[in-house]
Amino acid sequence: MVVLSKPAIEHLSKANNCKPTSFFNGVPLIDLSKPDSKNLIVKACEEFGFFKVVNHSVPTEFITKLESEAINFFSSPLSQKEKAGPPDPFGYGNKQIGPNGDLGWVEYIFVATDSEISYHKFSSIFGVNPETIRTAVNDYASAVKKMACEILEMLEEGLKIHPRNVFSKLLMDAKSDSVFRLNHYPPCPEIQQFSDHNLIGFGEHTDPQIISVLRSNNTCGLQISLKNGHWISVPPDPNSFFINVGDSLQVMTNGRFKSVRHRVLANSVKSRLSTIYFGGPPLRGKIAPLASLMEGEESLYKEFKWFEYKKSAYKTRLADNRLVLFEKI
Ligand code: GA4
Repeated sequence: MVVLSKPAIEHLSKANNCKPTSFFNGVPLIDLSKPDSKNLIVKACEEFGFFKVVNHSVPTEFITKLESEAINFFSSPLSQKEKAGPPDPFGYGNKQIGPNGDLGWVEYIFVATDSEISYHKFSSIFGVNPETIRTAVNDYASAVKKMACEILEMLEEGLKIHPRNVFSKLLMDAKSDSVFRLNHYPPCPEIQQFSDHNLIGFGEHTDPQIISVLRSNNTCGLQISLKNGHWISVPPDPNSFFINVGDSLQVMTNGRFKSVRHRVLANSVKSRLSTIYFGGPPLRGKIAPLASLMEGEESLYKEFKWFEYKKSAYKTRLADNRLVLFEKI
Protein backbone atom coordinates (compact mmCIF):
# COMPACT_ATOMS: atom_id res chain seq x y z
CA MET A 1 0.00 0.00 0.00
CA VAL A 2 1.27 3.47 -0.84
CA VAL A 3 1.55 5.80 2.11
CA LEU A 4 1.55 9.54 1.57
CA SER A 5 3.54 11.61 4.01
CA LYS A 6 2.13 14.40 6.22
CA PRO A 7 0.12 16.72 6.23
CA ALA A 8 -2.90 14.71 7.29
CA ILE A 9 -6.10 14.42 5.30
CA GLU A 10 -7.91 17.02 7.51
CA HIS A 11 -5.64 19.70 6.11
CA LEU A 12 -6.40 18.95 2.50
CA SER A 13 -9.00 20.79 0.46
CA LYS A 14 -12.47 19.42 -0.10
CA ALA A 15 -14.75 20.21 -3.02
CA ASN A 16 -18.17 21.05 -1.64
CA ASN A 17 -21.43 19.80 -3.05
CA CYS A 18 -19.83 17.56 -5.54
CA LYS A 19 -21.07 14.07 -4.94
CA PRO A 20 -19.56 11.83 -7.59
CA THR A 21 -21.31 13.11 -10.68
CA SER A 22 -22.22 11.06 -13.68
CA PHE A 23 -19.87 11.27 -16.61
CA PHE A 24 -20.25 13.99 -19.20
CA ASN A 25 -20.56 12.52 -22.67
CA GLY A 26 -20.08 15.81 -24.53
CA VAL A 27 -16.26 15.99 -24.48
CA PRO A 28 -15.30 16.71 -28.13
CA LEU A 29 -13.73 13.68 -29.75
CA ILE A 30 -11.19 14.37 -32.48
CA ASP A 31 -10.08 11.63 -34.83
CA LEU A 32 -6.68 12.90 -35.95
CA SER A 33 -6.82 10.82 -39.13
CA LYS A 34 -9.94 12.60 -40.45
CA PRO A 35 -9.61 15.55 -42.85
CA ASP A 36 -12.20 17.74 -41.08
CA SER A 37 -10.45 17.52 -37.68
CA LYS A 38 -8.82 20.96 -37.99
CA ASN A 39 -12.21 22.69 -37.88
CA LEU A 40 -13.45 20.46 -35.07
CA ILE A 41 -10.32 21.24 -33.03
CA VAL A 42 -10.93 24.99 -33.42
CA LYS A 43 -14.55 24.52 -32.32
CA ALA A 44 -13.48 22.42 -29.29
CA CYS A 45 -10.89 25.03 -28.24
CA GLU A 46 -13.50 27.80 -28.46
CA GLU A 47 -16.22 25.90 -26.65
CA PHE A 48 -14.28 23.91 -23.99
CA GLY A 49 -10.54 24.60 -24.25
CA PHE A 50 -10.42 20.83 -23.99
CA PHE A 51 -10.84 17.77 -26.20
CA LYS A 52 -9.93 14.11 -26.57
CA VAL A 53 -7.89 12.68 -29.45
CA VAL A 54 -7.91 9.22 -30.98
CA ASN A 55 -5.94 7.71 -33.86
CA HIS A 56 -2.80 9.39 -32.61
CA SER A 57 0.77 8.62 -33.54
CA VAL A 58 2.13 7.80 -30.06
CA PRO A 59 3.41 4.19 -29.99
CA THR A 60 1.62 1.99 -27.43
CA GLU A 61 4.94 0.53 -26.28
CA PHE A 62 6.10 3.99 -25.09
CA ILE A 63 2.90 4.38 -23.09
CA THR A 64 3.12 0.94 -21.44
CA LYS A 65 6.83 1.27 -20.69
CA LEU A 66 6.38 4.65 -19.00
CA GLU A 67 3.38 3.44 -17.03
CA SER A 68 5.27 0.41 -15.71
CA GLU A 69 8.32 2.53 -14.75
CA ALA A 70 6.02 4.97 -12.96
CA ILE A 71 4.25 2.17 -11.06
CA ASN A 72 7.66 0.82 -10.01
CA PHE A 73 8.78 4.20 -8.75
CA PHE A 74 5.57 5.06 -6.87
CA SER A 75 5.43 1.63 -5.20
CA SER A 76 8.89 2.04 -3.70
CA PRO A 77 9.18 2.94 0.02
CA LEU A 78 8.31 6.53 0.91
CA SER A 79 11.75 7.05 2.48
CA GLN A 80 13.35 6.23 -0.87
CA LYS A 81 11.01 8.45 -2.89
CA GLU A 82 11.55 11.30 -0.46
CA LYS A 83 15.27 11.22 -1.20
CA ALA A 84 14.33 12.66 -4.61
CA GLY A 85 12.36 15.59 -3.17
CA PRO A 86 11.35 18.24 -2.49
CA PRO A 87 10.45 19.53 -5.94
CA ASP A 88 12.37 22.79 -6.46
CA PRO A 89 10.52 22.86 -8.86
CA PHE A 90 11.82 19.55 -10.31
CA GLY A 91 11.91 16.38 -8.23
CA TYR A 92 9.50 14.22 -6.24
CA GLY A 93 6.57 15.96 -4.56
CA ASN A 94 4.15 14.58 -2.03
CA LYS A 95 0.89 16.47 -1.29
CA GLN A 96 2.57 19.87 -1.67
CA ILE A 97 1.95 21.44 -5.05
CA GLY A 98 4.04 24.45 -6.04
CA PRO A 99 5.79 26.78 -3.58
CA ASN A 100 2.78 28.63 -2.11
CA GLY A 101 0.99 26.23 0.23
CA ASP A 102 -1.29 24.30 -2.14
CA LEU A 103 -2.00 20.75 -1.02
CA GLY A 104 -3.59 17.76 -2.74
CA TRP A 105 -4.01 14.01 -2.31
CA VAL A 106 -1.26 13.30 -4.83
CA GLU A 107 2.38 12.36 -5.16
CA TYR A 108 4.31 13.19 -8.31
CA ILE A 109 7.51 13.41 -10.25
CA PHE A 110 8.12 16.67 -12.08
CA VAL A 111 10.97 16.94 -14.62
CA ALA A 112 12.17 18.99 -17.57
CA THR A 113 12.34 17.07 -20.83
CA ASP A 114 15.36 16.81 -23.12
CA SER A 115 17.70 19.06 -21.20
CA GLU A 116 20.89 19.06 -19.18
CA ILE A 117 18.95 19.99 -16.03
CA SER A 118 16.82 16.97 -16.66
CA TYR A 119 19.86 14.69 -16.88
CA HIS A 120 21.17 15.79 -13.49
CA LYS A 121 17.73 15.75 -11.94
CA PHE A 122 17.02 12.21 -13.14
CA SER A 123 20.25 11.06 -11.53
CA SER A 124 19.30 12.60 -8.22
CA ILE A 125 15.70 11.36 -8.38
CA PHE A 126 16.34 7.84 -9.55
CA GLY A 127 19.72 7.13 -8.00
CA VAL A 128 22.72 5.55 -9.63
CA ASN A 129 20.89 3.93 -12.52
CA PRO A 130 18.40 6.47 -13.82
CA GLU A 131 18.71 5.48 -17.49
CA THR A 132 15.63 3.23 -17.84
CA ILE A 133 13.10 5.73 -16.54
CA ARG A 134 14.90 8.61 -18.26
CA THR A 135 14.64 6.80 -21.59
CA ALA A 136 10.99 5.93 -20.92
CA VAL A 137 10.17 9.60 -20.16
CA ASN A 138 12.16 10.94 -23.12
CA ASP A 139 10.72 8.45 -25.67
CA TYR A 140 7.21 9.16 -24.47
CA ALA A 141 7.68 12.94 -24.24
CA SER A 142 9.21 13.17 -27.74
CA ALA A 143 6.31 11.22 -29.27
CA VAL A 144 3.74 13.30 -27.38
CA LYS A 145 5.48 16.54 -28.34
CA LYS A 146 5.34 15.48 -32.02
CA MET A 147 1.61 14.86 -31.66
CA ALA A 148 1.14 18.21 -29.86
CA CYS A 149 2.89 19.97 -32.77
CA GLU A 150 0.65 18.17 -35.29
CA ILE A 151 -2.39 19.32 -33.35
CA LEU A 152 -1.09 22.91 -33.20
CA GLU A 153 -0.48 22.84 -36.96
CA MET A 154 -4.05 21.65 -37.52
CA LEU A 155 -5.19 24.53 -35.34
CA GLU A 156 -3.13 26.99 -37.39
CA GLU A 157 -4.78 25.69 -40.55
CA GLY A 158 -8.23 25.78 -38.99
CA LEU A 159 -7.66 29.38 -37.87
CA LYS A 160 -6.09 30.32 -41.25
CA ILE A 161 -3.13 31.90 -39.46
CA HIS A 162 -0.20 33.45 -41.35
CA PRO A 163 2.60 32.79 -41.03
CA ARG A 164 1.96 29.08 -40.42
CA ASN A 165 3.73 27.16 -37.62
CA VAL A 166 3.60 30.11 -35.30
CA PHE A 167 2.43 27.94 -32.36
CA SER A 168 4.24 24.71 -33.22
CA LYS A 169 7.58 26.42 -33.75
CA LEU A 170 7.55 27.55 -30.10
CA LEU A 171 7.40 23.91 -29.01
CA MET A 172 9.89 22.75 -31.67
CA ASP A 173 12.46 25.35 -30.59
CA ALA A 174 15.53 23.64 -29.12
CA LYS A 175 15.11 25.86 -26.05
CA SER A 176 11.38 25.20 -25.62
CA ASP A 177 10.54 25.24 -21.90
CA SER A 178 8.45 22.09 -21.91
CA VAL A 179 7.98 20.12 -18.71
CA PHE A 180 6.55 16.80 -17.74
CA ARG A 181 4.83 15.37 -14.71
CA LEU A 182 3.74 11.94 -13.55
CA ASN A 183 0.95 12.17 -11.00
CA HIS A 184 -0.07 9.32 -8.73
CA TYR A 185 -3.30 9.60 -6.74
CA PRO A 186 -3.40 6.73 -4.23
CA PRO A 187 -6.86 5.49 -3.21
CA CYS A 188 -8.15 7.24 -0.12
CA PRO A 189 -10.61 4.92 1.72
CA GLU A 190 -11.45 7.60 4.34
CA ILE A 191 -13.38 9.66 1.80
CA GLN A 192 -16.22 7.14 1.91
CA GLN A 193 -17.15 8.76 5.24
CA PHE A 194 -17.59 12.21 3.66
CA SER A 195 -21.24 12.60 2.82
CA ASP A 196 -21.43 15.79 0.81
CA HIS A 197 -18.00 16.51 -0.53
CA ASN A 198 -15.00 14.99 -2.27
CA LEU A 199 -11.33 15.16 -1.45
CA ILE A 200 -9.22 17.18 -3.86
CA GLY A 201 -6.43 15.24 -5.53
CA PHE A 202 -5.14 18.21 -7.54
CA GLY A 203 -6.88 21.55 -7.03
CA GLU A 204 -8.55 23.57 -9.75
CA HIS A 205 -6.26 25.54 -12.03
CA THR A 206 -5.41 26.42 -15.60
CA ASP A 207 -2.10 25.44 -17.19
CA PRO A 208 0.17 28.43 -17.92
CA GLN A 209 1.78 26.93 -21.07
CA ILE A 210 0.50 26.71 -24.68
CA ILE A 211 -0.91 23.20 -24.74
CA SER A 212 -0.94 20.22 -22.36
CA VAL A 213 -1.34 16.57 -23.28
CA LEU A 214 -2.71 14.25 -20.60
CA ARG A 215 -3.04 10.51 -20.48
CA SER A 216 -4.30 8.50 -17.53
CA ASN A 217 -5.02 4.94 -16.56
CA ASN A 218 -8.64 3.82 -16.36
CA THR A 219 -9.43 5.56 -13.04
CA CYS A 220 -11.82 8.53 -13.04
CA GLY A 221 -11.15 11.82 -11.21
CA LEU A 222 -10.50 14.45 -13.87
CA GLN A 223 -13.08 17.22 -14.02
CA ILE A 224 -13.24 20.30 -16.22
CA SER A 225 -15.16 23.49 -15.69
CA LEU A 226 -17.59 24.50 -18.42
CA LYS A 227 -18.07 28.13 -19.52
CA ASN A 228 -21.05 28.39 -17.13
CA GLY A 229 -18.81 27.35 -14.20
CA HIS A 230 -20.30 23.85 -13.80
CA TRP A 231 -17.85 21.06 -13.11
CA ILE A 232 -18.22 17.94 -15.21
CA SER A 233 -16.49 14.56 -14.83
CA VAL A 234 -14.45 13.36 -17.77
CA PRO A 235 -14.74 9.61 -18.42
CA PRO A 236 -11.22 8.11 -18.25
CA ASP A 237 -9.85 6.53 -21.42
CA PRO A 238 -6.35 5.04 -21.29
CA ASN A 239 -6.25 4.65 -25.08
CA SER A 240 -6.74 8.33 -25.87
CA PHE A 241 -5.09 11.63 -25.00
CA PHE A 242 -6.78 14.68 -23.53
CA ILE A 243 -5.68 18.11 -24.69
CA ASN A 244 -5.87 21.30 -22.62
CA VAL A 245 -5.62 24.83 -23.98
CA GLY A 246 -3.13 26.71 -21.78
CA ASP A 247 -3.07 30.40 -20.77
CA SER A 248 -0.44 31.27 -23.40
CA LEU A 249 -2.65 29.97 -26.22
CA GLN A 250 -5.54 31.97 -24.78
CA VAL A 251 -3.38 35.10 -25.06
CA MET A 252 -2.10 34.32 -28.58
CA THR A 253 -5.68 33.86 -29.80
CA ASN A 254 -6.68 37.10 -28.01
CA GLY A 255 -9.14 35.21 -25.81
CA ARG A 256 -10.87 33.35 -28.67
CA PHE A 257 -9.70 30.13 -27.03
CA LYS A 258 -10.03 29.85 -23.25
CA SER A 259 -7.56 27.93 -21.11
CA VAL A 260 -9.56 25.18 -19.42
CA ARG A 261 -9.96 25.17 -15.63
CA HIS A 262 -9.59 21.61 -14.41
CA ARG A 263 -9.02 19.57 -11.25
CA VAL A 264 -8.74 15.97 -10.06
CA LEU A 265 -10.83 14.39 -7.29
CA ALA A 266 -9.41 11.57 -5.18
CA ASN A 267 -10.87 8.08 -5.50
CA SER A 268 -11.72 5.91 -2.48
CA VAL A 269 -10.85 2.58 -4.11
CA LYS A 270 -8.67 2.87 -7.16
CA SER A 271 -5.31 4.42 -7.76
CA ARG A 272 -5.07 6.98 -10.57
CA LEU A 273 -1.91 7.48 -12.59
CA SER A 274 -1.60 10.29 -15.11
CA THR A 275 1.18 11.65 -17.29
CA ILE A 276 1.10 15.23 -18.52
CA TYR A 277 3.33 16.92 -21.07
CA PHE A 278 3.18 20.72 -20.83
CA GLY A 279 4.28 22.28 -24.13
CA GLY A 280 5.77 25.67 -23.40
CA PRO A 281 7.65 28.32 -25.41
CA PRO A 282 11.35 29.12 -24.96
CA LEU A 283 11.94 31.29 -21.89
CA ARG A 284 12.53 34.37 -24.08
CA GLY A 285 9.63 33.50 -26.41
CA LYS A 286 7.23 36.39 -26.98
CA ILE A 287 3.59 35.82 -26.07
CA ALA A 288 1.08 38.27 -27.57
CA PRO A 289 -2.15 38.12 -29.56
CA LEU A 290 -1.42 37.24 -33.20
CA ALA A 291 -2.01 40.11 -35.60
CA SER A 292 -3.67 37.81 -38.12
CA LEU A 293 -6.32 36.85 -35.54
CA MET A 294 -7.08 40.41 -34.50
CA GLU A 295 -8.34 42.08 -37.64
CA GLY A 296 -10.29 45.04 -36.27
CA GLU A 297 -10.01 43.85 -32.66
CA GLU A 298 -8.21 45.48 -29.75
CA SER A 299 -5.57 43.39 -28.02
CA LEU A 300 -6.90 42.17 -24.66
CA TYR A 301 -3.44 41.38 -23.27
CA LYS A 302 -0.12 43.09 -22.71
CA GLU A 303 2.76 41.50 -24.58
CA PHE A 304 5.13 39.46 -22.38
CA LYS A 305 8.00 37.00 -22.54
CA TRP A 306 7.27 33.46 -21.33
CA PHE A 307 9.82 33.72 -18.47
CA GLU A 308 7.96 36.81 -17.15
CA TYR A 309 4.67 34.92 -17.08
CA LYS A 310 6.27 31.85 -15.54
CA LYS A 311 7.92 33.91 -12.81
CA SER A 312 4.64 35.60 -12.04
CA ALA A 313 2.78 32.23 -12.08
CA TYR A 314 5.14 30.82 -9.45
CA LYS A 315 4.05 33.61 -7.08
CA THR A 316 0.38 32.63 -7.36
CA ARG A 317 -1.78 30.00 -5.70
CA LEU A 318 -2.96 27.12 -7.86
CA ALA A 319 -6.56 28.33 -8.25
CA ASP A 320 -5.67 31.97 -9.02
CA ASN A 321 -6.47 33.60 -12.33
CA ARG A 322 -2.89 34.28 -13.42
CA LEU A 323 -3.79 36.13 -16.59
CA VAL A 324 -5.52 39.10 -14.92
CA LEU A 325 -2.13 40.72 -14.26
CA PHE A 326 -1.45 40.66 -18.00
CA GLU A 327 -4.81 41.98 -19.19
CA LYS A 328 -5.05 45.43 -20.73
CA ILE A 329 -7.34 47.64 -18.74
C1 GA4 B 1 -0.07 24.13 -12.98
C2 GA4 B 1 0.25 23.30 -14.24
C3 GA4 B 1 1.49 22.42 -14.10
O1 GA4 B 1 1.20 21.27 -13.30
C4 GA4 B 1 2.66 23.20 -13.45
C5 GA4 B 1 2.20 23.64 -12.06
C6 GA4 B 1 3.23 24.37 -11.19
C7 GA4 B 1 3.93 23.38 -10.25
O2 GA4 B 1 3.32 22.42 -9.77
O3 GA4 B 1 5.12 23.60 -10.00
C8 GA4 B 1 2.43 25.47 -10.45
C9 GA4 B 1 1.05 25.56 -11.19
C10 GA4 B 1 1.23 24.73 -12.45
C11 GA4 B 1 0.65 27.01 -11.52
C12 GA4 B 1 0.95 28.03 -10.37
C13 GA4 B 1 2.22 27.66 -9.57
C14 GA4 B 1 3.11 26.82 -10.46
C15 GA4 B 1 2.19 25.28 -8.97
C16 GA4 B 1 1.82 26.66 -8.53
C17 GA4 B 1 1.16 26.94 -7.41
C18 GA4 B 1 3.93 22.38 -13.47
C19 GA4 B 1 2.81 24.55 -14.10
O4 GA4 B 1 3.54 24.84 -15.02
O5 GA4 B 1 1.98 25.45 -13.48
